[in-house]
Amino acid sequence: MVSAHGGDVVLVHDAFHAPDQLFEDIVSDTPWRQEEITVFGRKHPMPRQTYWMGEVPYSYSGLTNPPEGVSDPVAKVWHHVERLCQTTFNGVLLNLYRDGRDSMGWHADDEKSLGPQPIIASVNLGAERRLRFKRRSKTPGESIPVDLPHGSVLVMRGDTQRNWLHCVPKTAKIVGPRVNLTFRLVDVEP
Ligand SMILES: O=C(O)CCC(=O)C(=O)O
Ligand SMILES: [Mn+2]
Repeated sequence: MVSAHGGDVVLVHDAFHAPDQLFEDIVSDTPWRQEEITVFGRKHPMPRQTYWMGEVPYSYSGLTNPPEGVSDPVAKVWHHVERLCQTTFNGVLLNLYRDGRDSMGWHADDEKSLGPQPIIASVNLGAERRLRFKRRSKTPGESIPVDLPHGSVLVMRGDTQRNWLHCVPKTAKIVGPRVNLTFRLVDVEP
């Protein structure tokens, strides 16, 4: 999909048998956290709710998430996604976008703990939202939109995080809640 300029991204549609049930169960079984972010020295609530599940802690954007148990519906998604990607993960970051005002800013999943060429499987349940990719180069050009439908999995591999940034902008459209789960393999230094 985004295979140009050192990116390697594939979108798998209709990856689950019962996505509606998974969506409902994950929304209701997750003890969502409302974190704060600091922008220009001022604290704001993060424009989405989050939760980390996995065997290991995970740090990003100055937040450290402790290891937490994996709920049953997330375990189902986990097994399925490992088979789909032919790899293993040891943690998953869950994001709840309550409506079109919730969002995620430009970033790459390039924490050192993910290694130089991480494989990240990003599961989409609930309302469709648009993700954008843009090159990190000085002349990034136009960003590339990717619509993420209910029940799909976006797989990012290779040099994608090194060469590209991604975001989920706010939308003025009326959209319902959406859950996104990004499965990761985190290397924990001793
Ligand atoms: O919500 C999404 O589709 C993207 C999530 C994401 O990029 C992340 O959790 O790092
Ligand atoms: Mn990301």
